[in-house]
Amino acid sequence: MLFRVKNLWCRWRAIPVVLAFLALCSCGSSGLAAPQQLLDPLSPAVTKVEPPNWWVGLTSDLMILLSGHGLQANKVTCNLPDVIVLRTQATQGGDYLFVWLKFGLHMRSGTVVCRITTPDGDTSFELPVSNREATARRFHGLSSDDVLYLIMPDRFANGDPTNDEPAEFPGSHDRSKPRSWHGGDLRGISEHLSYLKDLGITALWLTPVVKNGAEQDYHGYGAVDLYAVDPHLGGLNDYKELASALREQHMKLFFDAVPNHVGPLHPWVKRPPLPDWFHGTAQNHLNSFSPVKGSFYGKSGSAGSSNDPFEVLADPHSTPAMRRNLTDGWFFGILPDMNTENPVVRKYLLQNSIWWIESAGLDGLRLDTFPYVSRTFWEQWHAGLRLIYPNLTTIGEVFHPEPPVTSFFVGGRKEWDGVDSGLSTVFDFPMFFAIRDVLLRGASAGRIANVLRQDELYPHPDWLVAFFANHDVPRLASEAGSSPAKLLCAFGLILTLRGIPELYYGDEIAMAGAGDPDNRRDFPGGWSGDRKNAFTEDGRTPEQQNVFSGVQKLLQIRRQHAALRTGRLFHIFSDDDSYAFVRQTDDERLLIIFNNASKPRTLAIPQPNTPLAEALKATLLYGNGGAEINGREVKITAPGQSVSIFSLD
Ligand SMILES: [Ca+2]
Ligand SMILES: [Ca+2]
Repeated sequence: MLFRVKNLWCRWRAIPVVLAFLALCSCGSSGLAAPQQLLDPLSPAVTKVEPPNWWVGLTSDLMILLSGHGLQANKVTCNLPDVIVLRTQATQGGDYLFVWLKFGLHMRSGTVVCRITTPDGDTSFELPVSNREATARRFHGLSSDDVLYLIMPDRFANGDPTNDEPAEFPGSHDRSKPRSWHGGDLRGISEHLSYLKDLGITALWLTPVVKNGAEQDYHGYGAVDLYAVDPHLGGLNDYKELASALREQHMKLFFDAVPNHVGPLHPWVKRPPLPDWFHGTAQNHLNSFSPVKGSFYGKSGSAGSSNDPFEVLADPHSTPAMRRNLTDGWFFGILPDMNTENPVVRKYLLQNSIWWIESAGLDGLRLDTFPYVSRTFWEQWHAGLRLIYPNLTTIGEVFHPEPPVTSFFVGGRKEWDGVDSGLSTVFDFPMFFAIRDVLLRGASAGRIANVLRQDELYPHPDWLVAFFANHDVPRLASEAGSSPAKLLCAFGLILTLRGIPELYYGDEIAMAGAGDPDNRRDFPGGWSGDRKNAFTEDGRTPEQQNVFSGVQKLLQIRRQHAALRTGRLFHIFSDDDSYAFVRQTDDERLLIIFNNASKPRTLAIPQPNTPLAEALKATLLYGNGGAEINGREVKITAPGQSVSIFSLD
């Protein structure tokens, strides 16, 4: 667990201090009840409505969670005949009220006003219901024509300095501290779409934009309100405007969803809406550390130590005792784990995802901590989403180096447990580990072919998200043994191998950074007054420009050659130093050579019985390699640490 745990520990190590502080603080942190209600505890009042609005014809029913005070309803009635109250349930002495609504077929847009009658008086809540926007350019999902770009919004560009330190979060902004908020926001991203378009990006994945609670939650994974944009990043309108601006550019938007847990400061932790809203309580819960150690499956030493043992979830012979900490434990012992077995929690989480997708017209979701949530939850959640959004893409985070484990979580078929998770695809962590081990740690280049041969385990290997970096691992440029040439090799591989490539912001300018949070530095030029502006060619150093133009060129070739996006992949050559492969459609064949050796290399590859058989000529598209064809063999010259791409005729 060294690698992964170290990062997570860094991510969350401030939390216990905050919790200790809150335990000492006698004031309520929830903000659920306004001061006047606190003074008059008998008077009923609604302070929050979740979801805050809905759409005509989207679903046939809706579960509303009201927060407030004195909400022990005798009766709830709504002003429209097409809105029927099916049932209600008050909890926590009336601090919460669940209201199940049924919508009639003749429902129209407008504001539903519902009156709550209690023994201590009446109150009401409103639910604006609008018509859906035209769906033509929304909810498309990803294909291998896309290129995904991961942005941590706080660290990319500051488009609105007035939100850098919202009034409710004093002292949260300090660019000199790596764990403070830095001021980047949604408007900053909107203002740099031309940079991304020019680079060749087609889709954005933003780390969570939901409202967070702790001073150091700039990363977004500590939610305190699942129906609000964090005020440091802007508002819901900024998010919708970004989505709309992306659509204008024919680009797509991915939301980072975290149904597994919320932040420790979420008001639910002190007063859960149901006694079993979470797995356990703040005082008494399992943690996510598995009792199963590496030696259980014969992995000695550090092998397999960088990830949790998801093997036990995929293993048909494992016992519930072996699996339970992973699925029911609080992540890292800190993050409150949603009780995703409870149908009310399931309904809440499904509606919440629908709300974000419908609000912004999203094309997909990246699903955080995917294995830590029960598979039956994912099955039902996906079924609910697919009823409305059949083409939406979901990408699961399964941080594990072995394809038999990662592929287990992908949907499209039932596994031994009788469950089809419904998940579209996963990040290709096995390829991530292989690329880093080959480039940086002297592993055999054959590791790449070894990952690829296991593509048969996936229903759609062409949907695997190929990447070599994200926000949880050190920047490749800063790893021991790295170099600009190796960085370009990593780009060369993920942009030519099968799948949907994902780039981590700043890697295209060789940004430096060790482990979390150093791997989340500010993009240079995203803040007015920055010394250098790497969004422009003039502002990039020659080293930055070298990598940038290489990535841009690779993306351009990928765009121009369908074989790199959709072509079948054939192994051509593989050994400890080099891997060569062909991508082929009916119309074209491309030969790609990766040489990991520090010295140039010459290879003579026999043509018969390979996709090279009929090739007469090779034209160099990218890199500095050479290739000569004589009908019997292809003679390739590959520079040290390089990727070259040839078009074959
Ligand atoms: Ca800002
Ligand atoms: Ca869980």
